[in-house]
Amino acid sequence: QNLDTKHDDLAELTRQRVAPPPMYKVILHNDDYTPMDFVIDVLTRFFNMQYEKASEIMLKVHYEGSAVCGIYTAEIAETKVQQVVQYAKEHQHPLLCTMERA
Ligand code: NFA
Repeated sequence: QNLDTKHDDLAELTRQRVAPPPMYKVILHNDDYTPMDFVIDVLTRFFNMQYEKASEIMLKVHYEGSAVCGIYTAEIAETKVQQVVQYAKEHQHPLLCTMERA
């Protein structure tokens, strides 16, 4: 099939469709001071995890240095990061949370 026809097909398939939004990984980082129970609390509270999944992710952070807690659109990811950092500060723990393009 010739290139112009292929272009027309692509243009038609693309017509009036919206690109999916950029997605961001929210990442929790290990430190030597934040209690394990507090990290599990954070994961259940802000990432809607059950206790078992939260424990698994907490241990992954502890042993591997970091782990992805969830993947969200920019605005949601920014809010998660802010909530975690603020909650950790309120409890005087150094727990670090960041985001990066998925
Ligand atoms: N490394 C911390 C401890 O031994 C636990 C921890 C896990 C901290 C995950 C931060 C993130 N108390």
